Amino acid sequence: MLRNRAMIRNRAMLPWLLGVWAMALWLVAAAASAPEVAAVRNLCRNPGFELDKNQDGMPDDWESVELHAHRTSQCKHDRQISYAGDCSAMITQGSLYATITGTAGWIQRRMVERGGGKTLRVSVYVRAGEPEEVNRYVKTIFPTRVRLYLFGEDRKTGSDYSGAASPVFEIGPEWQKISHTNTFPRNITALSLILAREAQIGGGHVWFDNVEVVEMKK
Ligand SMILES: [Ca+2]
Repeated sequence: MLRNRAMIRNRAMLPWLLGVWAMALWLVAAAASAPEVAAVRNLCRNPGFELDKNQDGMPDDWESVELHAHRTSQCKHDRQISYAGDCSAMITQGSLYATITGTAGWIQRRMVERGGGKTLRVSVYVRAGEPEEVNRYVKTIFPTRVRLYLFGEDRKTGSDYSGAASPVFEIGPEWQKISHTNTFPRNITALSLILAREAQIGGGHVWFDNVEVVEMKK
């Protein structure tokens, strides 16, 4: 009698148990199909430097920018060395003035039109050239240095470089990923990005590729 009662109770619970089991299966399936991280949009245009639709020899949406009055470095759209795809953004070491080599940068202007109150994070792959025979001593003992700048525009005063500069990164001949984050106050409008080779003692050529700029949500 007792056993029968238990069986009846188990039978009554069967639909409920099946329901729980089905729910558990559904939850597992939903968790498996959901991406681990929500998809983030890359705000950078032509981030791999692959496009040159107007065939002017420079990657679309990028310009070279002078960071120093005595710039000797040049920005070149390079098709020999790349991290991904066929192209990268190169900055030559420039000629040597005493022991100082040149400085230049790649700029993408107005990457974000309304940047006030936003936090942006840029990451990019970068590598340096091997030291050449000329001035080998200087180039060998001093690493190549690069820097990233994320800056905004103030409606009244123009460019605002607060927090714009990343620390200086010392890079070698292997591709490595570097990144920088900046938070922009409310008065800021458009945001721009510079990938720069710093004025430095020695150092080699620089290549940038696969830029990613994302908005960091709070
Ligand atoms: Ca590329």
